[in-house]
Amino acid sequence: MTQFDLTDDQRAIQDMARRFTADAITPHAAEWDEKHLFPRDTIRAAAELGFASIYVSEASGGIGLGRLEAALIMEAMAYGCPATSSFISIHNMAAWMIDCFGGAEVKAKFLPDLVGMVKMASYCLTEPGSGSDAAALKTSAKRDGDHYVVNGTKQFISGAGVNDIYVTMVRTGGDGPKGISCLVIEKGMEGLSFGAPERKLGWNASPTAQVIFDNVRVPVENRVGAEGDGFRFAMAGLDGGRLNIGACSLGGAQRCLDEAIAYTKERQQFGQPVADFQNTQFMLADMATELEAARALLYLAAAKVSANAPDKSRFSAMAKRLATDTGSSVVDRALQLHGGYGYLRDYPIERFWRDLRVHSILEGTNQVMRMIVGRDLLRQ
Ligand code: FAD
Ligand code: 2MC
Repeated sequence: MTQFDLTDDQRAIQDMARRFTADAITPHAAEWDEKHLFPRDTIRAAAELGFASIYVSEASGGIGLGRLEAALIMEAMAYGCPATSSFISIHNMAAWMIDCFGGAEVKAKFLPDLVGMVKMASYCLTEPGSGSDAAALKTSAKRDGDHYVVNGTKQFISGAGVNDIYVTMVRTGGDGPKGISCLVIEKGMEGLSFGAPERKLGWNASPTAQVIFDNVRVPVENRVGAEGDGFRFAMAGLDGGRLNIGACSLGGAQRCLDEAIAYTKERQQFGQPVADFQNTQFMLADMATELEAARALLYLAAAKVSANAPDKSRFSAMAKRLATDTGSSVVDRALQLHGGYGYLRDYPIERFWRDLRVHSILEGTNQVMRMIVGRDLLRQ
């Protein structure tokens, strides 16, 4: 066994996720996309395998694995449906933030229902006026006795309306990152409402909408950690979320590469399989090589986040940037190799092309990833 191999346990987890994907995700993903169906039952079935609390500690009821295991699971599920895999990743990120940074009270209140997805969680950072500049968020939480009164709007929230729990970054203090805290806000609280579902290019199996707070009274006991620490928690959550989004791009791109190999062996033009043209072989070779390189960096970054290495955030950003850009580029070439058929819904490629496109934008745009990497390099 070398450091470059997966362990037997990691392979077993990967196999389990692949089997689940083949049985429960892949056969249905095109219909979810086409009909904009949110696959709640399938997501709950994933939770039964422990996939809703992959890196939540065992003490809190999670399965207590590392970030590489999480990446393997996300990659495997994205082979069937990147949107569904990413949805489950976001729940994991929110649950982990409560487990890692919450006090005993908030953990006891929410984690028992989150680890098995009795309740599903969203992560609410982005606002209409603050996307990349997340620390400029304006949603306010003013203390009133043993409650906060929350006002503002969160934009582009995955799971808005369908989820039960909203892990929300709010302003309890002055401007900038140090004025931000993290509150757990529950569906059904008075004053909480949701915008209309956004009409999107892809991620149709994952509902996206605004989350609107109008004088929502949130008990102080729902705060995660101390006042003023919320931005740090949000960024730490994203160190893992970005790995998972990168892994979702790898899984989706691997599927399209496999589809392109099968298709070009079958499709005949000029009296021979398209796979026999050297151009096809060179394209497939580059796709496979670039995918493996991005995968290697992502697994390394995952190991660094698990180990809490000092350069973990930089590696997470590098890996997210490379895996999502590479993933989209591989899928685009797979579409080209399918010719006109790649453009049709009869084949899965165009769905992956649409689904992966947003991975270069959300959980921090790839420009922000370069900013994180560049700043860290120059700090040294
Ligand atoms: P902007 O920040 O306005 O960026 C516009 C452009 O400017 C981009 O190209 C950007 O890279 C560039 N730019 C900005 N600043 C700089 C800079 N300093 N240097 C160079 N270029 C720069 N958010 C959540 O909180 N929770 C969710 O669950 C969630 N789910 C999402 C689901 C979907 C389908 C989508 C589309 C978004 C989701 N988001 C979510 C929001 C997502 O994280 C933001 O869209 C993203 O962070 C970018 O913010 P923005 O859209 O406001 O773009
Ligand atoms: N882990 C822990 N702490 C971190 C951190 C990390 N990864 N990154 C930053 N911090 C701390 C940092 O140390 C600093 O604290 P201190 O002053 O005590 O040292 C504080 O947070 C502020 O950091 P910066 O000074 O770097 O903050 P700035 O405002 O300059 O930029 C930036 C931060 C641009 C990196 C951040 O705003 C960002 O990541 N923007 C992108 C937003 C984003 O990713 N949104 C995703 C939404 S979720 C989504 O899309 C989904 C689909 C779920």
